[in-house]
Amino acid sequence: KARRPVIAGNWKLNPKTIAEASQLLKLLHANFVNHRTPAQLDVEVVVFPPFPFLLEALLVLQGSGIKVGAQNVALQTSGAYTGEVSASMVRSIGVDYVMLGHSERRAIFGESDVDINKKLHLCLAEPGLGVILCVGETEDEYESKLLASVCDVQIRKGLKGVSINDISRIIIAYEPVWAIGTGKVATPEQAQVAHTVIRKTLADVYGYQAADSVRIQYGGSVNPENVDSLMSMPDVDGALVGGASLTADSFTRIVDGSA
Ligand code: G2H
Repeated sequence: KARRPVIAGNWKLNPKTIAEASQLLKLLHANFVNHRTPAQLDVEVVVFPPFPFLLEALLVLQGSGIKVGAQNVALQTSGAYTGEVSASMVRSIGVDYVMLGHSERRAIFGESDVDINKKLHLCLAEPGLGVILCVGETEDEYESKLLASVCDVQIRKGLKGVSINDISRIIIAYEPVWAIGTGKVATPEQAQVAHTVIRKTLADVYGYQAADSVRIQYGGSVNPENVDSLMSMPDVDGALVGGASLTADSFTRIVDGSA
């Protein structure tokens, strides 16, 4: 592939304890350190544990090549914002990526494109921090043939004010809401169409050359059985994996199947 594949594991609100998180991280470390496959060397791999497990992830995954990301950051930099965690805090412990705009954050926590854009700029203000920006249409929007317009708006608003120099720090994750945690995966062809639409918007804003370099992941019920056919599509550059990233075996098989 022209673009380096990137497989990310979105742990969401799992697992319940540090003991379980640590166990999963140790198994991942063992899988990636002991039997390194070509895929494990060619593919960029990132896991996104909940905040309390980030330091443990950074420690346990040392030497595995697996990077660590945070699932969210605050809208503010510091001050009287009880319960929040800032981009600079996560960057200062060694986190490499922040995920923004996940449909669960949009739908359950009411995050708008404006909020997401604000958080994205706070992340870009931290040298070395990358962002996975998630976009995607709901089932109703899909049925109403609004996929292209919904993704176009989410990309334009989410990336507002982002310079062409910073675009290499951003990965787009296309996650059709109707495929999230439902087992209803988009067909490889459906994913390819959506990714082409997204790349077209990127080209419109940043030009073809820059758009061609941006990696676009597919997310929504990815598993070891379907990753290979999704990745065979020319514009599918990786996967954002939820449920199947919670066991070391299935996540490792997804990485192995993605190259
Ligand atoms: C979509 C995905 C990961 P799952 O949310 O972001 O989750 O693979 O469980 O559908």
